[in-house]
Amino acid sequence: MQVPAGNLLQKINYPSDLKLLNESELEQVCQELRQYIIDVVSVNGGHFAASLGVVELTVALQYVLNTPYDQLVWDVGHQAYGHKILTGRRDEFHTNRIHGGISGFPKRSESQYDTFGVGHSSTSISAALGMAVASQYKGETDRQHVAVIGDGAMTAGMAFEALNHAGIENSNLLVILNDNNMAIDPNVGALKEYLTDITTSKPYNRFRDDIAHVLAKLSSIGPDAFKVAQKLEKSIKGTLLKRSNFFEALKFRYFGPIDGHDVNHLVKVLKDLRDIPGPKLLHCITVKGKGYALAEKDQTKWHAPGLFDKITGEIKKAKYDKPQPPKYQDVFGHSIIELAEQNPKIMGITPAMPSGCSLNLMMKAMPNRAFDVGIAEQHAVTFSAGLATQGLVPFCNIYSSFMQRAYDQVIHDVAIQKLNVVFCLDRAGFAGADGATHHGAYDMAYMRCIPNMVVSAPMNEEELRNLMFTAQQENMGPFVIRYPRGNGVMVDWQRPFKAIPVGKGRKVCDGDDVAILSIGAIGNEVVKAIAELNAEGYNPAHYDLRFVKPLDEALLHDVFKNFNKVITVEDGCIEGGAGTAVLEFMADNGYTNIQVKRLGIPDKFIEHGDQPELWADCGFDANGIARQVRNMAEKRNVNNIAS
Ligand SMILES: Cc1ncc(C[n+]2csc(CCOP(=O)(O)OP(=O)(O)O)c2C)c(N)n1
Repeated sequence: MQVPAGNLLQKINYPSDLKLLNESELEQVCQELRQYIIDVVSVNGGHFAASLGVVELTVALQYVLNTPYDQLVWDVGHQAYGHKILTGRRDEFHTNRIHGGISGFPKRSESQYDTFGVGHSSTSISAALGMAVASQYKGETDRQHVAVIGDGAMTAGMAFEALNHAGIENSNLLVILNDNNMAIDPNVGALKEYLTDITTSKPYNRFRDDIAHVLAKLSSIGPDAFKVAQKLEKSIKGTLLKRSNFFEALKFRYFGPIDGHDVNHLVKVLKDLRDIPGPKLLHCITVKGKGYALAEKDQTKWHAPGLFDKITGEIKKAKYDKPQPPKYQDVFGHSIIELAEQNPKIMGITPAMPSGCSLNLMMKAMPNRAFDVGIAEQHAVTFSAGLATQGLVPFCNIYSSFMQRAYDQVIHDVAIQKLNVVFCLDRAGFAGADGATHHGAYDMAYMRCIPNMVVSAPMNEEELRNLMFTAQQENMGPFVIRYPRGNGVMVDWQRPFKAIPVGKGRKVCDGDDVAILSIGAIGNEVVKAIAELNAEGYNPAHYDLRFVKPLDEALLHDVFKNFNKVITVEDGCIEGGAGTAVLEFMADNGYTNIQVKRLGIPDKFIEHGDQPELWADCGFDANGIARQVRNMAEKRNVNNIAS
């Protein structure tokens, strides 16, 4: 649904229109931009609080920089709605994250103002540094390169790696640290505490605003004056802060902290920084959810609240007469507590997604046994490995697509040492509106090729619980359990735990002519397809593989001896996935003359949309599966079945 923009915002199609305004009008632009984000996101959904927090920063940056020539990189990109609206996408913004609409994240193919595709965090400094070094190499000395990174994203190893490198490249890079003290949940770690200390250092703060201005003025006089000023600046900062500055130790020039909601002051500072060469960091203090009181108060809830009534703040939830199946993440969250109560060795680990994966329940119930380690997937895996060396059983919960970050740690630190780490991969399969960067498409392929690894996927809540129970038993070694975003299928899910033999699948229903082998929760689409097909006289059999590794060889022998038409169904990439594992089994065991069709995610990046829309696009929703069965099967006469 399109909503009208305010008087000034209406006229801003591109940053060039914004630059025509007086500085005195910028506050109104900010107000209108904030209101527009509230108006559209309330009826359309999406990330909310983060974009509200950077409205002033967005306007000031576009006012001062000469984008797209100057390169502006947003970290993660969930906060870039204002950027999208000011850079040619105001009237399309109501299609944000909707199937076929614009992406919820900056994307190079969408706009020349989106300098770098994002979605995963902590890439902005590396990318902007690459751009800055390229400009330097090409002699484009007037070009600005700016990375805007949150204090949450700054906790990742990759951000530190980039700072470490940038400090020795004398290129034109400005890092803006958008410090709101929050990730999705409250930010964690020693860096956060350090930032709070600087922010509250009174003697330093009295002086800080003038530093950039004086330096900029002196640098315009000449290099000698600039050098003298630099020395002076360093010693004053050191004295006033009473400690060395972390960023300055990495050879960045540190400015701030400044109020990230004072647009006119931001404009002044950004203009000054434009004239100061080398790597610089501007520390901005902002409030996540700024301008929408409820969001300011409960920032985690309003990170991505779904649809809401913008006047009352009521978040719209579908209402049902009957109890509904739980979210898989909540089954994980409750079950790990139950298991941990029985097994004192169990620990919980999440890299910055406690409410996203529901480990927040355990963090509350057992604070000494559950850890949010920051946006640090690699560390989360190796930290888990360390715990496992001491006989503990860590459940390391990482979204499937974020786990890609920690692949070497999985192999080198866990699998080679056969450590008992349980990897719970949430958001496996299509993540939905977040799109290509977030889909958990590859985990089965990238995990099943690792020796010592068990790779499993539950078809429902009970299987998820039982796989968790199985995985925490003695000497299980590395054990992957992948499950999707969203709700399961069982209302009555909290059943007693039962061990599942590793590598054992199950027959869901008997049939003839065609066998369907599914893995994981997408098997429920097979169930729906079969209900439809049975009524038409088709009678396929259905098997739930449960394990991609080790495969249930007895089950597969049984299938290939009895069926010569087989369909595999998975919500993961076809290349290298579960269907491929089945083909390898066939080839290795000399099964020939069997027709196999693999359904799954094809060899291309799938954009955003609801899960069912994307399943349908890829041909493995219930309709697609039924279509495939009809293509392959012989139809039996419905009357014969009835008689
Ligand atoms: C590699 C990776 N891990 C986890 C996430 C999920 N995630 C999205 S935004 C976010 C918090 C970012 O915090 P911050 O950078 O401070 O930005 P803010 O939302 O506070 O503006 C997290 C953890 C991600 N996008 N990428």
